[in-house]
Amino acid sequence: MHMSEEKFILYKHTNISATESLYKSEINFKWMNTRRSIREFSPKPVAREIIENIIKSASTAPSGAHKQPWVFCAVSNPEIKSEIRRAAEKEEYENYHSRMSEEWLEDLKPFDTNWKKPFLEIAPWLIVVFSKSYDIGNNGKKLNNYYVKESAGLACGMLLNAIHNAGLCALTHTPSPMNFLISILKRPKNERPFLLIPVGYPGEGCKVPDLHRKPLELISAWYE
Ligand code: IYR
Repeated sequence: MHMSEEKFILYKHTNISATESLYKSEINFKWMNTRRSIREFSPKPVAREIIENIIKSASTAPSGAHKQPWVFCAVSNPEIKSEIRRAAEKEEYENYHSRMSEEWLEDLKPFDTNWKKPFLEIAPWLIVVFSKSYDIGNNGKKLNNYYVKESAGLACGMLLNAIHNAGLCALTHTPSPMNFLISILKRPKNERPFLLIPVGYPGEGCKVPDLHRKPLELISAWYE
């Protein structure tokens, strides 16, 4: 038998009954179903330790060959937030005025979005997620990463869940193109901007569109 170089340890599984499993799965769905993306943030501060725990939670995500090809840049510095807002609005202005298709603009109507992004300055934290298309070894050698986008996407899903669990709100914002984040945050050349996520409390009277999630029949197919 092939013996792996990797040291294996016993997996510590928390066993629960089928009844508890059913109960917990339902409670978890109901809780996750209360999460909404918000666009109106409160300036109320959020302690750095909370953001640290949220980032550590995100980094529990699985990744290709366990390369963990992500970096979470946590920005609370007001000057840097303003710089990010200015650059994002410049791109978004172009998007809304010339780059987005008629269909796209029509699809966004229910969300009442536009090129103005005040939340980038108001939210106490911006978590800027970068994926690492490769790693750089000590000797400057390129080291491969695998399934980079899938891995970063998984980590961001877990990040959003951790934010919700911490009683906070977020917006998965995707200004496009977002190369300005590389220069503003002075990131190395192996990193690609993935998502820009303002995090904080909802502003007073914060409203969200009356959206409905697709029912199980439309999001699943069963082969029993
Ligand atoms: N990135 C633009 C447009 C936008 C695109 C999608 I897809 C959205 O769900 C919402 C907005 C913006 O942030 O305004």
